[in-house]
Parts: sequence; C-alpha cells; structure tokens
Amino acid sequence: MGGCDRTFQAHQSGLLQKLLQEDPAYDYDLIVIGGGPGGLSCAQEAAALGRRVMVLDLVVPSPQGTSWGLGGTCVNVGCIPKKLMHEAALLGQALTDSRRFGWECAQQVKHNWETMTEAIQKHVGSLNWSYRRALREKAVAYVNSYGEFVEHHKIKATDGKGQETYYTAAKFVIATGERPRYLGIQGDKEYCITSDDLFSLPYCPGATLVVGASSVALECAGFLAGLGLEVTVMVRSQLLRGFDQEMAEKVAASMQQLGVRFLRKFVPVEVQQLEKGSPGKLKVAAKSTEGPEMIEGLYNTVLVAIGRDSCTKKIGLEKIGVKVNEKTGKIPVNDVEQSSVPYVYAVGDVVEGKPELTPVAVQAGRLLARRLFGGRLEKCDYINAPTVMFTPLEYGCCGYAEEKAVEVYRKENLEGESVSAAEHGESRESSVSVLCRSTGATDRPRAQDVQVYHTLFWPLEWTVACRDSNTCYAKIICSKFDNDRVIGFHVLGPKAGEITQGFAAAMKCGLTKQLLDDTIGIHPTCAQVFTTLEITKSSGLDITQKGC
Ligand code: NA7
Repeated sequence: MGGCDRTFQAHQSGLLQKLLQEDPAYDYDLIVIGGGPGGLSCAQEAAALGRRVMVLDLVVPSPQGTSWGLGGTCVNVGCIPKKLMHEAALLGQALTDSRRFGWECAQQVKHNWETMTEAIQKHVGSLNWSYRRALREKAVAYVNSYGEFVEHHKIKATDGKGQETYYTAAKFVIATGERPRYLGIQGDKEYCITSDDLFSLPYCPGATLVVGASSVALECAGFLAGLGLEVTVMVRSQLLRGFDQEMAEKVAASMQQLGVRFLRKFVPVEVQQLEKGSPGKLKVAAKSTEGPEMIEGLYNTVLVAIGRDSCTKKIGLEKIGVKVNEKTGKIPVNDVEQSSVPYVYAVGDVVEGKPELTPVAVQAGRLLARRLFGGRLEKCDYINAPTVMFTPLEYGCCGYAEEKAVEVYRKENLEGESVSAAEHGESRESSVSVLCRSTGATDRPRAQDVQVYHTLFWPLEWTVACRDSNTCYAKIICSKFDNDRVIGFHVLGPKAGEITQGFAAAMKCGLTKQLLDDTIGIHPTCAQVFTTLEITKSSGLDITQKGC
C-alpha cells in the first residue's frame, strides 16, 4: 500500500542499512584490535561507511626494548624499512658497477649505518604520523592501549601506564599480527636481536650470524652483506620452506657470490656474551642436526629469524570462546573471515592458512568492512597472491612451486577427481576445468602433467658491468591439461617484484603459454624473457649464457 520511493532512497544512500544495523546497546559498531595494514584498512573503510569505529593498538616492546608507532609490522619493522635497507645495499652494488660505466669514484667507499637508519626511521615516523592523521580524518577513535576480551562484546583496554578502560562493540576484528619467535636457548633473549630491533639499531651490527632460512632471514642477511658486513646464515634444514626449492637454492647461490656464508644443518644451542659494546662480541655454540658435531663461532650480532608467533595468546579469546589453533596460535576463519564466534572476525597474519602478506591483509580488511557495513558481497581472493623476496638478487613468484605443481597435478590424475581449490592454490573454476580434462586420464602418475619452461638470462645492464651471466633465471610451470595455462611463475633477477606484479595480473586473467608467446616483448628488458621461453626442462637442453 502506498509509495516506497523514500525507502528506496534511504536504501541507496545507505541510511536504511544504518538504521537497521546500528546497535545503540554498544559503544561502537566495530572495534579493531591491532593497527597494522589489515586492521587499519578495515577500520577506515567501516568509518567511511558511516560506522562508529575504534582501533586499539599498543606495541609491546621487544626483549631488547625496541618499540614503534602506529602501522604494524609492515611499516615499522617489516616491508618498508626492509626494502629501504635492500635499496641501500643495491646502491652499493651500483657504485661498483658504475666504474665500468666510466664513473671515476674512489675505490674505497664507506657506508654509514647511522645515517641510513636515521633516514629510514624518519620516513617510518612520517608514515606513523600519516596513519594517525588518516584515522582522525575518518573519525576513527584511535586508542593507544592493549585490548583484551573480558566478556562477550566487551573489551578491556590497558594503556602504557596501566590505566584500564572498558569498551563494548557489536563486532570485533582481530588484526594483531605476529611477533618474532626466540630460540629458547641460553642467552637468546638477553643477547640476540630480531627483525623487531634491526631496522632501528643505533649502531652497525658488524659481523652477523642470522639464524633461520626463511624470507626474513635471507632478506636481512642479503642487505647486511650488501652493506659490506660479514654475514653467516645458519640453516636448520632447507632454505625457504614452501617455496620452489630450485629457486631457493639459486637465491642462496647468488648470496654466496656476494660473500654470505651458509652453515647448513646446524642449530644454535647457546649464546654467550664475551664483550659488551655496540656491537659487542658473542660466542655461539651450535650443534649439527645430523650427528654429534658441535661448532663455535664469534660474531658481533646474532639475528634470530626463525619464524613469528601469532599475537593471540593474551587477548582473552578463550573468555569468549574464539577457537585458536593450539599449535600455531592462528585463528581459523571461514570464507568471510568469521571466527568460531559469529561477531568476531580476523584478518592479516593471525588468520590460519592464508598468505602472510600486507596487500592480502589490506584487501581482506577492506572487503570485510564492505560486507559488514556496506551491503556488499565480494570476498577476498587469497589465491595466487604474488610475492617477492628482496634478497640481493630479487626473487618474485606467483602460483605453484615446481614440486608442488607436480605433486598436485599427479594427485589429480591418480584420484581422477579434483582436489580442493585451496589445496590447488588456484581458482575453483580452473580446478573444475582440470577435473574435466583429467577424467579418463591414465591412473598412473605422469611426469609430463606439467610442463616447465626455463632459461638463464643476462640483463643488459650486467654485460658492461661484467656481472655473472648465469645467475638470473626465469621459469614458468604450465598445466598440460588446461591449455598450457601458467600455474607457476618464478623470476630471479633485478626488479623481480616489478616484473612479477604484471604477470600476476595476467595469471588472474588465465595466462597461457600461447598468450605469452603471442605477447610482444619490450626490448631490452629482463621481463621480455618470458615472451620467448622455448626450452623445456624435460628437453635437457643447455641454457647457460655466454658471459664477459
Ligand atoms: P617462517 O617462514 O615461519 O620460517 C622460519 C624459518 O626459521 C625456517 O627457515 C625454519 O627452518 C627456521 N627455524 C625455525 N625454528 C628454528 C630453530 N629452532 N633453529 C633454527 N632455525 C629454525 O618465518 P619468517 O618469519 O621468516 O616468515 C614469515 C612471514 O613473515 C613471511 O611469509 C613474510 O611474509 C614475512 P625449518 O625449515 O622449519 O627447518
């Protein structure tokens, strides 16, 4: 009966949803715990949709006493300072190369750690400030306190002075991230540093032992060596677990060329301080993982980079019944980032089984806010998130590692049915097409289910500089059942991150080998190598390049 124009109008302007959803019983519509990229993107989007939002963020100082401002790991002790230190190291390499191009700079150049750190910290500080300003402009309440659930819909916020305040909200987002793990051996928390401390270290670390073999370990080891320091990496088992192992070994080989020493199959058992100082002198005892052998080494600094623990233990999740994986501390969520408690969501590195990458957290946070408060339905697509390792020679990748591709596609053939899209690392749509094509396929594993094209390449800039012609490497993995669709992309070379980003977009559009062949390359670039890949790994043809 009657007109409904005004109701439609209210719906279009968002007023209707607001009226329907706003719950005056709570102080806020949304409280976000954790002010990293995921939490901030979610909070800002929710506020832009007219909701009452609060962000709680308090950095607990590292055992060495390091602390920082708003923005989370990425901005303060992760991606941003890491890439800037990587750049500092690359500039050193450029100085060496420049002499071949006619620059007559002194042979002896020195790097000043303090100048670099000060400049980088200044930039980080400006980012902290811009985040605070953005929250203020969007009317998000920012509270510099530690959040802990005390009962359903209610949180206790404790500030740096121990002052407690209580807030309630209709919905909560946990975006508390992770902090570096320690070894649990004598002397580790006392004398070792982690990535939480490195980027603002007020003195040059000197001869450094990096413990661990994942991205954080190799990236830090890489730029420290590039800055001219003596660097040793202690590897417990394999390099870059979960990544393509051929690429991982090539990354390590390129680091070795730069002077990084790898101590394989050893773990530290004790760290002793021999001398105090900035830096001091430490003695590290380590034992073999394969036998009784023990070794000792002297270093100025020990950087522990053995993984990170989710910050989910001390935020009262057990009080409201949010399920947490006991072993990893991660929060299992469904495909709309909802935890086991319906009004509690999680985004970013605390989420179980998702890539630990800043842009992934940002996307998940933004889309979550739109679904919760904007009437939208889009979910975060976690599949084929590209990434790069800022090791001295950058390694970019998207999609499958070669060994994983072989394993998954063989399994496909053996079972004659599709494995889950998540396990596949690709879209549901494409896994269906694999299923169709594999129906009736042989029930024995076939080595040729995937085709790998590869080549070494020599960047033009490296020729005059006389750098190694057999270090940079390009590889794609294609699914033979699916029109030679590119399911894995790997590049080791300068600017690999920039290269990978573009190809990741192409992979999202269903890039095939034929499409790559049909693409005109840009000459002379490194990326063009992907438009002329001809040699398959199975052919066994020589791919070495003629050098200087
Ligand atoms: P990861 O990816 O969890 O890797 C941890 C690394 O540390 C890995 O190489 C482990 O070797 C090694 N590890 C673990 N425990 C020990 C002990 N006790 N002794 C020696 N070595 C050990 O951690 P990251 O923090 O580097 O990366 C996490 C994310 O942060 C990453 O995805 C980036 O996006 C940023 P293992 O292979 O287990 O033998």
